[in-house]
Amino acid sequence: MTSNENLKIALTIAGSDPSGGAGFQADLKTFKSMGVYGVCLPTVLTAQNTEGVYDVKELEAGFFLKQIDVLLQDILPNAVKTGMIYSTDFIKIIADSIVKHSLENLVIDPVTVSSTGVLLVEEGLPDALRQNLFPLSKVITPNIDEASSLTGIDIQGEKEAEAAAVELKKFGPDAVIITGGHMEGKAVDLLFDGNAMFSLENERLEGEFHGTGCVFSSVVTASLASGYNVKEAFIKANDFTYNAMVNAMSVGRGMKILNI
Ligand code: PXL
Repeated sequence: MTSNENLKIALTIAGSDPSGGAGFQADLKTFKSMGVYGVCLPTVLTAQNTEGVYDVKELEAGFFLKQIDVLLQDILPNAVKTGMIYSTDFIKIIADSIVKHSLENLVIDPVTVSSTGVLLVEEGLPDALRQNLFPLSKVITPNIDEASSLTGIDIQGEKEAEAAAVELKKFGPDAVIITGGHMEGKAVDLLFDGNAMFSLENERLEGEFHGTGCVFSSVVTASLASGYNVKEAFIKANDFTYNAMVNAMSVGRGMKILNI
């Protein structure tokens, strides 16, 4: 038997993407690649392939809560991430559970829209995220579109991204990462810890990629679970995600899936 003294565990609370490119399927694969044992609590099922999201079905709330309590009574993760959460009711269940089970190293990926532009959440969700989950988190990882909709700042470049990071920090996370894959010209990821801005720039890659945000935030989560600090986790996520994009795969007719 393998000794599990040093085994680190990461939990993802996220939606299902049957294509495996995003959602908890991508999160679990990323955790594995980072050498961390992954566990997951599904929030929603989607009818989805590499061409798009066709339907979303949220789990029944009582059953969702039961999944959380049963898992966490047994397994205590070293870090937790949230991905797609459809309703404000679920945000509240998750926030209460994080407090009740004293979960640490919380990473919030505030998913609102799919890469194909489909709205993945109910109205009012950004507000519920800001009020209930951001204050409990170690780091939030919006992309530029999500950071724009969460702050009302129209992000065109690095200046506005920095202003949005300052605004988002006020909602209570220890740190803010804005992923810039969607920025014009170059791809800049930005970290703000409340004191200083730190950015990493990558060459912009051609093509449409599915699941970049899920993979990025999962590397951050796995790295925190392994004991790295937020800046180290940020550097690892930037590096891993870029390489997984360079080696992306076409598994269907639509967007490319990251090679995780
Ligand atoms: O990439 C955001 C995302 C997250 N989670 C699920 C998704 C998507 C995008 O389609 O389907 C389940």
